[in-house]
Amino acid sequence: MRDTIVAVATSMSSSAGINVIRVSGERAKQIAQTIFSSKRTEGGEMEPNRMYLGKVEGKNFSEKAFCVYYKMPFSYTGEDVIEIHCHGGKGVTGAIVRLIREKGARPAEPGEFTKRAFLNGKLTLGEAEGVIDMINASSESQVKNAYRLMNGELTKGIEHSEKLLTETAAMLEAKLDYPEELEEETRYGAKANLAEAERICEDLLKGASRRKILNEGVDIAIVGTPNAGKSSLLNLLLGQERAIVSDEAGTTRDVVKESAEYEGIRFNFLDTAGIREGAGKVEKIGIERSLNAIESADIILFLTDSTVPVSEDERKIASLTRGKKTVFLQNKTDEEKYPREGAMKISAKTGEGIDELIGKLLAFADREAIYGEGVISNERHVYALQEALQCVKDAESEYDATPSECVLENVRNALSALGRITGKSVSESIVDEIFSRFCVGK
Ligand SMILES: Nc1nc2c(ncn2[C@@H]2O[C@H](COP(=O)(O)OP(=O)(O)OP(=O)(O)O)[C@@H](O)[C@H]2O)c(=O)[nH]1
Ligand SMILES: [Mg+2]
Repeated sequence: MRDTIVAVATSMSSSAGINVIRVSGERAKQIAQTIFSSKRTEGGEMEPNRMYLGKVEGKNFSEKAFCVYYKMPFSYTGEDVIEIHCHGGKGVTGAIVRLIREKGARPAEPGEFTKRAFLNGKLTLGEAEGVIDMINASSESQVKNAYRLMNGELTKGIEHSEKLLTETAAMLEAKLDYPEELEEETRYGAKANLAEAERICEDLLKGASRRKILNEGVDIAIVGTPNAGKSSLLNLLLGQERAIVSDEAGTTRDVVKESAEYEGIRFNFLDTAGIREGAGKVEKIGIERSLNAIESADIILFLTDSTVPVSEDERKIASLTRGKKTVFLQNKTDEEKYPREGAMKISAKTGEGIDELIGKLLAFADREAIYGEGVISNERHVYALQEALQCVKDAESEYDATPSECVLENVRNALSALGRITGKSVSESIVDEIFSRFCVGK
């Protein structure tokens, strides 16, 4: 076991109701025994995984608190851990931490508890990164994905590929030693393994193509002619009066950006200025921004007003959205006079058609796949997977044409790329960098 570390695992804000102080390392239990007493442990030892109510006593203070002892290796870090749950507030929490330090623990570095879990084999590096993702998750789909990464579900394929490639490397090494005897057997096994590893890496990378949606959400630009009801639609989608709505054409001058979560997926809506010829100076700047939004959005909601005939401006907007992922919408269906052929009918006033629209957006975001399969969402992992895939492909294509040494070299490179995800072949500086992104106490 390593030296003993201490940190507050909860936030140290003065308004916290309770705080949890975490201690990990060889002296954890002994420290608990010297500073904490409970009627239930008098004379006896603290049993693991039990919460004891008692007292923490320092030189100048005494505090009612709970204490739990986790015995190694069945703890978060894999070492002896104690947790003290005390009243919130900087004063009391700080006093207990100081007391624990006086008894021989040192302050933990950011992420040091999780780093110890990794070093003690409780988590792979990828799983540890799932812990950071979980802390940083803001949408429900991110929480679900982080959980999958954290419990190893997402990296199962990577570990399986590692196994296949390790086997292949062993076969190739044996073949180098006994070229004649093992030729056929090795060829069959190695090729099957490489093909399977290639398939796994390809599938994972396909899922990874959805990471932008998971990490940042889907950018949706609402565009159309002035007065079509763009701001009304934005407000309806958000469930709040975010943008000004008025029957005056040219109300929205700037891009209004606001996010909403539907069934766990984040959507970033951009309400834009209506696009028309002959606008004044300020409105023109707004229209320029609308055009930029059309360029940068993942999907465009092209909104038309069915109470007025198709205008030249509307035709122009239609041509601007051509070739982009666009949902063609007819608004004001409650007062429809000039139906738009091929458009999805909605009313931002009555809410008609909105559920169907949201369904379409969720389908566009590939919600089912994001929830069903999970997404490799970390750039570091994606990069390593791409490298591994390339090496596997090279090994496959070289198999019959080049000496086994070259094939073996590619298999080893693929293994080392995958090892950067699991942590088996990763430099200390990368490990340090990853854990430095954690907060203290995690
Ligand atoms: N009847 C009816 N009126 C609507 C509907 N949606 C919006 N309106 C009205 O249409 C007018 C324009 O609505 P806005 O949401 O401000 O339109 P906009 O597209 O944002 O307009 P600009 O910002 O000027 O480009 C307002 O008077 C709305 O109340 C609808 O579905 N039906
Ligand atoms: Mg508007």
